[in-house]
Order: sequence, then C-alpha cells, then structure tokens
Amino acid sequence: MKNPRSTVAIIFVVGLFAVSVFTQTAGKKLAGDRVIRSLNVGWKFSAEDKPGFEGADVLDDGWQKINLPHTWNDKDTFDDEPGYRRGASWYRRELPLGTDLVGKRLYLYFEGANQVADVYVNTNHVGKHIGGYTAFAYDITDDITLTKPNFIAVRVDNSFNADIAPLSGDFNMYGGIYRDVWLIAADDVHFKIDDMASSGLQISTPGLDEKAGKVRIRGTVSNTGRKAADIEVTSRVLDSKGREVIKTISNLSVESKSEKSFDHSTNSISNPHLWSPDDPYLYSVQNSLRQNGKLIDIKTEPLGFRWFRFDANTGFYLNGEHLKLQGTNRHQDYKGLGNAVTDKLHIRDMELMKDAGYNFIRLAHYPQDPSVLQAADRLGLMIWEEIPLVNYITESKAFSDNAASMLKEMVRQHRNHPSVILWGYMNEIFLHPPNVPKSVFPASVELARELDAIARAEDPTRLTTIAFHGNEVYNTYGMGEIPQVVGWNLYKGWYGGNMEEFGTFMDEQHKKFPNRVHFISEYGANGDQRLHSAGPRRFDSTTEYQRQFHESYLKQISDRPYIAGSTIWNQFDFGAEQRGETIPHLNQKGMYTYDRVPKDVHFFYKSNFSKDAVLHIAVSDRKYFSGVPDTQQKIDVYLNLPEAELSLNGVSLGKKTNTGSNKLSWDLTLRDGVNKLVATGRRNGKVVTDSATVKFRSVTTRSNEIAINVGSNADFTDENNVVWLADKPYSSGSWGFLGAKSKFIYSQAPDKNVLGTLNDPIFQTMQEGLTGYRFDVPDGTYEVSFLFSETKFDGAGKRIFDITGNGKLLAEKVDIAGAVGRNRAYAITRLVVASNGLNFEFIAKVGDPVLSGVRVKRLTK
Ligand code: GCB
Ligand code: CA
Repeated sequence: MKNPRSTVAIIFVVGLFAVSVFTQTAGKKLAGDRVIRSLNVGWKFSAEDKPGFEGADVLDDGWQKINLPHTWNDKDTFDDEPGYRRGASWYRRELPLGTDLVGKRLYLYFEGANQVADVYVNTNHVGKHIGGYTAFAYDITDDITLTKPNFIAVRVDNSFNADIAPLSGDFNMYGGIYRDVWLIAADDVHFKIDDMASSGLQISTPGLDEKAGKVRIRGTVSNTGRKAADIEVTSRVLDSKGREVIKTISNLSVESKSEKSFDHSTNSISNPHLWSPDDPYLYSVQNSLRQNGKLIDIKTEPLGFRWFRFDANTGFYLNGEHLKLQGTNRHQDYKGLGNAVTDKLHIRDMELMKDAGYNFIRLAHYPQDPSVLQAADRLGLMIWEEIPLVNYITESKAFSDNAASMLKEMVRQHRNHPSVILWGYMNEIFLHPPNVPKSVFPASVELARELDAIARAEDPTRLTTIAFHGNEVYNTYGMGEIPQVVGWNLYKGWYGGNMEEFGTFMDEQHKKFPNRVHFISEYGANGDQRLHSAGPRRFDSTTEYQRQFHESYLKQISDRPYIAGSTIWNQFDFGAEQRGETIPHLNQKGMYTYDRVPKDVHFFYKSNFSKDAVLHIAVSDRKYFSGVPDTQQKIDVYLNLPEAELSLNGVSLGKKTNTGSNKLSWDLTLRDGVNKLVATGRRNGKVVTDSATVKFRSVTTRSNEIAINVGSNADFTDENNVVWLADKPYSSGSWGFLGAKSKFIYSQAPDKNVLGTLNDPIFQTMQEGLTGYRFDVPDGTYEVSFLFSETKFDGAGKRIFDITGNGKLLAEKVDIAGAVGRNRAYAITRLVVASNGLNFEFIAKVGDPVLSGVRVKRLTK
C-alpha cells in the first residue's frame, strides 16, 4: 500500500538548494530534457531485516558499504551448509539530485531485484514490486523534499513465497538488487515511463517483405504537469549510421495529469536492409516530443526488419529462407558473483555464444538483463525469453496474477528487440513434488491458456512456447495444444535410457502430432574437466561422455528436418545449490565452466556451427595423462576443414579426411613427460594450425606412486595434478581389486556432496564388498592411504571391517560413519613393508567393506 502523500506540487526554485543536498553528479544527459543517472555506487546494506529500516534516523553507520549489482547469496550458495539465506535485507542510500533536475519529473528505475522489493523514498512507500527478473519504475517526484537530504531505502526479500514463481528450480534464487538502478528525470511531458517500466513505445513492421517495409510506432505520452500540453510527436527511422530514412509526425493534446496514445505508420521503405544472424543490420526509431518548438523528450528504440515462420514439417524460416535454429541456453550467474553480474560480463557471454556460431539463445528460465537483449540485437542472436514458471504452480489467484504481470512486464520491456522471436511462460510444469494435489494438472493447463492468450494479445508478432520434460503427461492433459511452439527438454542417455531413444521419442511425437512445431529446448550431460575415460559411461561426468552425448544428439537433431531447432543445456556451468555432483553446488552441463573456460565439447559445436575455420585438438580438458607405458590414447580433433594432419613430438601421424562428422581421431602412444601435439589443415589455401601440450606419467608397479580412483571407470586429476587411475580387477604383475562381489558403484543421485574434500569424484565412487586390493610392487617400505566415504548409512555400527596388509592388522573395526559421519571424506594412512607385493585384505565384520581410493608411495629406493 502506498502511504498517503502530499498532493501539493513542489515548486523548485534554484536558490533554495543547499549544495550538500543537491550535489551535481555525473549523469547522462540525453537530448531533450531527459536525464538518466546511475545509482549503482554508494549503497549501504544490512542483512538484517528490522521494522523501521525505511526511517529517516536509522543509524546505518555499521551497515556494509556496497555497490550494485549486489547479492547476499554469492557465497552461501557454494558452502557446505545445506541451503542458503532466503529472507529479507535492506539497502539504503542518499539520492543525489543536481540542480539540472529542478522542475523535472523524477523516476527510480530498477532493472531487477530478487524477488520482492519495497521501495521507500524519504520513508514514504513508493511501490512494491513482485518478481525477481523484470524491471520496475516509480514516480518519486512528490516524495522529494527540498529542506533535507533525500534518501532511498529498499527492502528486498527472496524468501520462498507460494504465490510467486519460481516455486522451485535447478538454479539459485540469489537475493538482492542484482541489476542496475537508475534515476530518470524528465520533463512533465514525456514518453510514459511507468507502463510496467517499458519504453512506452511499441514498434512493429507490419506487412514486411524484401521489397518494402513500413514501421508502425505506437506510444503513450504522459503529462504529469498542471497544464494541458499541445505536443508534436515525431518518429524518425534512422539507418545504422544514424541517417534519417523516413519520418512521421503528429500532434497530440494531452490534458494535465493524464496521458494520450499515438499510432504512427511510416510510408513504405523500399528494399529495407534485413536483419539476420549473418547480417544483424539495425535501424532505430528515434521518437521525440516538442512543445512550442522546444525538444522536451527523446526516446530511441531498436528496429530490425525481419520476419519469420515455423513449419511443422520443415522447421524455421527467417526472411523467407530456411534456417535451422542452432543454439544454447543461458543462465545469468557467474563464478564468485552469483547473479550480481555487470553488463560487461553479460555482453561477453553473448559474444562468446555468437563466437560459437549459434543463431539462437534460450534465456532460461527468466527474463534477463537489458544488456543481454541489446547484445542479441547487435550480434544477430535470435531469442526465446521466458518467465520463471518452473516445475509447478500454486493454485491461487495471487500466483496466476503475479505470473500474468511478469509476462506482461517481460513482453512490454523487451518487445522492441528484433532478436526476440518466442515468448515462453512455463518450464517442465508437470515435474511437481509428489505431495502436490492432482488438481494442479488441470489448473496448470488453465493457467497456460490464460498466459498464452496474454502473450498473444500483448504481442501478436511473436509466437508462444512452453518447455516440456520427456513425459506423455503433457499430451494427456492437452498442454501440447496451447503454445504455438512445443519445446522438449530431453535427457535420454543422461538421467536414464540411452541417447538413441531421443530420436525415437521425437519421431513418435511428430507422428502423433504432425501439425505441431517441435523444438528441442534442452539436452545435456555433465562435463568435469578433471574426469576422463577411454570407456565413458552415462553419469560419470567425464568430458568424453559429454562429447559423445552431444555428438549423438546433434546428429539426431540434424537428421530430422521437422525439428525446428535446438538449444543445448547449458552454455555455462551454473549455480544449483542443492546439487552434489562431482563439483558440488554446480550444474556441470556447460559448454564452458562457471568461470567461462571452454570445454572441448564447445569446439565440437563451433566446428559444426561457426563459419570461421575451426581446428581443435580436443585436449583442452585434459592436460595430464597417466597409465601403464605404451597405453594407446585416442585423440580427437574437431574441425570444419576438409582434412587435417596430426603430429606427435614432431612426427607425423598422417593425414585424415573429414567425411562430414567434423571429427577426426588418431590412436597414439604418449612418451613419459611432455608431449607436443600439432594439427595442421587448410582452408581455401590458407594454413590453419592448432597445438597442445600434454603430460604423460607412466605408472608401473615400480613407480614411486600409484593412485587409484577405486570403483570408477574414470581417471581423476586432483588439484596437485596427480592422476588417480580408473579402477580394474587385479591381474598378476599389476594391481587391482579382489572379490567377486565388487561392482562399480556410481552416485547416480545428484545429491552426493562429500564433505571435507575437493576431490569429490574419488569419494563418490567405490567398490563395495571387496575382499582385497593387491599391488605386485617390488619389496620395500610403502606409505599407503585408503580413502573412504560412507554414502549409505548414518551413524556408527552399520558397516564395520578390518584391513590387513601382508597379513598384519593395519586398521581394526573401520567404521566410516562412526568416525566422521555420512558423506564425509575419511582417510587411513599406514606404513607397510612389502614382500611379494602389497596384499591388503578387507575383512567384513558388519555389512560389506567399502573402498573409494587407494594410493601407495614407495619410501625405499
Ligand atoms: C531441466 C530443467 C533445468 C535443469 C536441467 C538439468 O530439464 O529445465 O532447469 O537444470 O533439466 O540439468 O537437470
Ligand atoms: Ca572412487
């Protein structure tokens, strides 16, 4: 609720201003009378929430000094305490006003705060905004005082709220004012600022084809002054160099304290320069207001001439030409920053995605920063943007109303971006927790109908979409009939099944619903650069499996013309606090790491999508190799060249021809120590090369150190670059586990954060029920470390075993959970004298013995 406020207009007189109150601050003076000024710097923050923090006499000396963008969850989403703080916090700052703002209408403009924001100016409540991902603006003119410094206080609350989406999701709901905040000052008469924080302008290009295009500009002019105003409204279409192409002018009379709309249509522009991913040519529409010949407001919006359509059998067309949508998903957070990401980093992400050769981006699972949309227009990246209705809904009017206003805000704020082609409003909405009542199914369908109708009414020039998970339930409840494009999030070959089931599933859908437009909105697999395998398996998080998965999916997608396009899950690793995979608290399906280092799989896509020459030896993820001498290694090279030659340590391994898969492989043997790989190819006569250095450490029974990632098919490189070798059964003259019961045990569930270590992959895999472990090493003294974690049982007494070494008791009654509790790293280190090898026995006392890792170091030479 708004506080009652004075309705008496404040008359600004320059002479009244004390310098301390109205200090001139640097700002962007736009043409006309509009001034926009950043309010990012100089806030104070209190994690504590106390009534009265909006007050004038709050002692905020002890508050933390911060600048925006800011979140209070940058650290606690990554520590080992379950959960992160979801609650309310406060931000306060002075509001610097310059003398140039005298007599103007003042607005506070927030690009976003997660997820409920109550804004106060001089203790007056000026507005409450619900929803963490859209902008909001408030007229604060009447709350400003002349006699005292003015100040802003904002209470931001990211508590779970059953009436506000998202209710859940595989991403962090970081709290804070995490986007830019602006002060906008305008003449009394201006393009409307508080229509859901949109530009107050709506641009479209009706009836466009390659020969001619018209521009339609609709807008609203607010007159907040005390006198009626006769206004001249001009819309000028400018080309990318700022030269006027065409203009249209009209006159408006706007009563005092009211607003009026206008609707301009330009004459036809012949041969408009079309916008496309290859040639993202941008016009702009400069809109201005004049009163008695004086320019009083100006607002420029982007303009691109392009049209598109989808066909259920043949896919997507841009400007009449077929184009498969090739893209990726993007979350907005970044290592060390949470969601408090600067424009610079947002823009860099967009540039990285353009560089990969994508033409389409799904902004998952919420509206993103204005700089993201601007970059998309400039770079030629088509956009799917969506509101955060994820996993399930609440059957309440408040939930539906909030969803509707999020949708309207997103559309109004971003609809002038030519890059946007799809509006989404639900993601995997039938993936609800088990306790949600069955009535949520029809209720979700009902809400989908409402939201779909809103999106189409707000913006008939884009299409609507929903992302389903791989389940028939969407068809059963008729959800598939609602959006204009059906998105599928499919993980066959990751969470279950195998990769090939993807294509069969889609073919069935296409057959059953031949008139539906199908899009693949998500598919992906983990890739942890520390994990490698010559025999990758589902859920092992090796980057080799990740590459296999994507190679298979892209081929299946390309082979199916009815699939309009696809977006990878995900472009960048992103924060997901509840996950406990090989890197806890992170979703590891990125093409890039969380701090934006490309994984090899990125180069697979680049070789398929980019027009630039690509030649990449796929060892970015793997600088350290280890194994028995003369182990054959398969080295892959991604390329979009006709052929390539690979050399190892200066010796050619031969030339190979690219037969269309954009991947060549060589089997080779690395020598101990440093190895140099060089790939060479040609494109249009020009030489293209790539080189890489890898290290190989041969391990034999005579080595000083043997480290085994027990229970795993994957080699793991730890932070000291020690490679813990994949496990194997014992064979004479070598090493390995003993005991028929032994099986590779994977942590299939993504909740296996092992505490007290960064080497989670060692502890997340194990041999259970082993009877022994043997190393046929030479005689001598060895330091042996056994690594364990108890992932099944809480508390003491559930699993107890003895370990002997060459007949001597090394550890009696090992009880991992009894010693350190569940899911925590535990190590036992002993000195053992080998004769006839090292022969360890695991003797069960209660339950099955278990082992996660073992390392032997030779102490005698
Ligand atoms: C999905 C969700 C996405 C998750 C992803 C995953 O289907 O839409 O939010 O992050 O799966 O990695 O499991
Ligand atoms: Ca292990």
